[in-house]
Amino acid sequence: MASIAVCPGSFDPVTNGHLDIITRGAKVFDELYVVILNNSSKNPLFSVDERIALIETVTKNLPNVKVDSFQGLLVEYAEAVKANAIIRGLRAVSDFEYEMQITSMNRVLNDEIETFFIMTKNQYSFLSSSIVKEVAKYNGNISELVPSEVEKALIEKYR
Ligand code: COD
Repeated sequence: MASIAVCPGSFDPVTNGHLDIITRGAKVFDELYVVILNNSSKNPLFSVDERIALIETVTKNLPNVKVDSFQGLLVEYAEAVKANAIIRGLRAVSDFEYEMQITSMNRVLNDEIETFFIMTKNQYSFLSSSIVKEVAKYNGNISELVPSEVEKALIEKYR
């Protein structure tokens, strides 16, 4: 049986931290669906189509990665693509409480789907889409934080 995982997020926009988790997840699972879902506490800068296009561009060297979006619950999406795993990244202790909450809720909704956490690389432990947007907004250098295609898209957005 193929191992299929879902890597969910807002990806607004995708950063080198996300890409690290996606790349490492793609080595472990046969198929990895990177899916953009709605986080009700966030107000996105990029449209869903823009975010999909950016993730597709930066993962084009990963043949077992598919990029998608979904309006609804993460577990519903995971069931639809027959995924048996969810991958999430962990940066710091501060991520733990939130991740614990959504993992527990997802388990109540479907106990068959296991959540796996991948620890971030040290150099990305401070990195988030919000921080990148903040720096880009004030013309700071983000070249070490995001792939070049994302850097261009951010410069264009804030021009
Ligand atoms: N290094 C490593 N990992 C990172 C880094 C980094 N620097 N930055 C982010 N990550 C990880 C995050 O920990 C996360 O695992 C993933 O990358 C995506 O991050 P974000 O910030 O883009 O995504 P989130 O946290 O906004 O995603 C939340 C969801 C959209 C997945 C969530 O709200 C959701 O599932 N929504 C659908 C409704 C639902 O089913 N809710 C859950 C039941 S309550």
